[in-house]
Amino acid sequence: MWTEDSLRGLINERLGDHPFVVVSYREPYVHTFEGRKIQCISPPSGLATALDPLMRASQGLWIACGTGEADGMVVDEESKIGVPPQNPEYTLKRIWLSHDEERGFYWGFSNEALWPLCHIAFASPVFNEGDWNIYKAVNRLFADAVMAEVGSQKALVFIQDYHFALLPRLLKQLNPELIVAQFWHIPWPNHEVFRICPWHEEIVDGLLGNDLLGFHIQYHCFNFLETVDRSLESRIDRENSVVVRGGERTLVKPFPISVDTELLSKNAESPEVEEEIERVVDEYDLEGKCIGIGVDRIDYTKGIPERLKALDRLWEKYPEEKEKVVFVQLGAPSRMRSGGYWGINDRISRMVEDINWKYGTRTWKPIIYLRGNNSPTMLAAFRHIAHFCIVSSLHDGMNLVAKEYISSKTDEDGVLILSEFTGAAKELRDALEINPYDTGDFTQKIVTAIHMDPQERRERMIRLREQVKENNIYTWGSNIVSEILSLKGD
Ligand code: GDG
Repeated sequence: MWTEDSLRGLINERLGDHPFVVVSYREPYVHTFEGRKIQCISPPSGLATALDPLMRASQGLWIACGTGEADGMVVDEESKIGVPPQNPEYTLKRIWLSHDEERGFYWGFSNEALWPLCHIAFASPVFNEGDWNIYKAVNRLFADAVMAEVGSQKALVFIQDYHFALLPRLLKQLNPELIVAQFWHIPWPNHEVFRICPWHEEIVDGLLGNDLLGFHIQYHCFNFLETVDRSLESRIDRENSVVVRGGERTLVKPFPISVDTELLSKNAESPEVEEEIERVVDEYDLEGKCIGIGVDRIDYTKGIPERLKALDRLWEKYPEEKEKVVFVQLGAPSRMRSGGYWGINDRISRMVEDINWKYGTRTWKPIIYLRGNNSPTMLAAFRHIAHFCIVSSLHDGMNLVAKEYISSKTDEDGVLILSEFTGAAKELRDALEINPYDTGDFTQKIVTAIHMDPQERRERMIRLREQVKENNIYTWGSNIVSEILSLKGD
């Protein structure tokens, strides 16, 4: 089983003195103001959650956009800061984007074009040429930032996600000695879908600048290879999952991402979380109730309205469940500057209000909706006490919430209801699988979760816990880092 120490050992032993650089849009630590004081928070992002332990083990350099209002006040003259702030183990270098750059690169092309294009959630992508030009310019800006750090050295650059599809090719042109790898955290759709992007060939060519390209699951790798095959001149060695283009090779492989299972389990039993459990049970009147939870970045891909529809059907069809079951939806507002997200926020609030109005009584509120950047302690408390957790994404690369829930159930007692359209569903076979669009079956699965025999509940949870224990974030880190290190060839 991989641990933080064994990953650190692997990196120390095999990295040698090659610099290790991670590039992402999202930074792992954000500095903001609380009144006049500066505070440091960890953003609610799956990517940051997953990569922070890997960086702590490698002690490398992470280049990301500075997005916090106080970010500029805590860095040195090179825009760098040691993190985690209490006990620095690696360096964060912040890149500053202008409003126009942020608008075109992040809000525009990344989140209004690529995000809906790659997720099959029936939201139309917006392809704006101005945004595309800014996306290209910001990818060049990051290429320059990496080069300023590594120069002509043989460094290892590990790029994150869909914000940087063009960066690998740019880096290889600037320094052919670099080993470049990228992990694509979201799904890759089939060619029929991807080719509607007017610039799909440039995107695919940019990604083929990578020596290694990782996705969560094999299916996304196949879709990518099919897209390459049908868009560009290249040779595909399907047996070894390698694309050869212009004499250069790109290995395409699945690496299912995970969480720090051990740390989450330990936290679940900490005195801080125990105290928080007492507080939330008291504040939300949860004593003796069957508690269900949902924990999401509020995003139209997460299937939150579909989940509320199934809960509505539950209390309509099974009135005996009234007063007994409480569902707590924790939601972190996300991408609120993008018009596409206002609708989903309004829709969820209206649905929650409607359900509470229809079924609620003076002594019972069916749905408790906690919208905000909820603290990690509060999330841990709810995960620990929840009898069931619902993950109902319409499409999701992996979904870390499912694995966080399992990791927090140290009492081995709880049921995970999981959408078949998540990458996580490929591994977590002991979850109750749902199709979020099939409201009738979804409701039935909630009923099954509420009434599951305690023995079966425990057996399923034990097997789920074994799965995430073995395939934890350090397993992901070790597999992908071993593959990157083996590309270095010395
Ligand atoms: C992308 C891919 C892939 C949620 N609400 C709050 C909060 N969260 C945390 C969760 C979890 C994270 O945010 C969300 O992770 P997910 O994996 O569910 O989703 P994305 O953000 O869409 O991540 C996804 C992931 O990258 C990693 O590759 O799994 O498929 O879409 O950690 O706990 N955190 C806090 N307050 C909240 O209210 N603090």
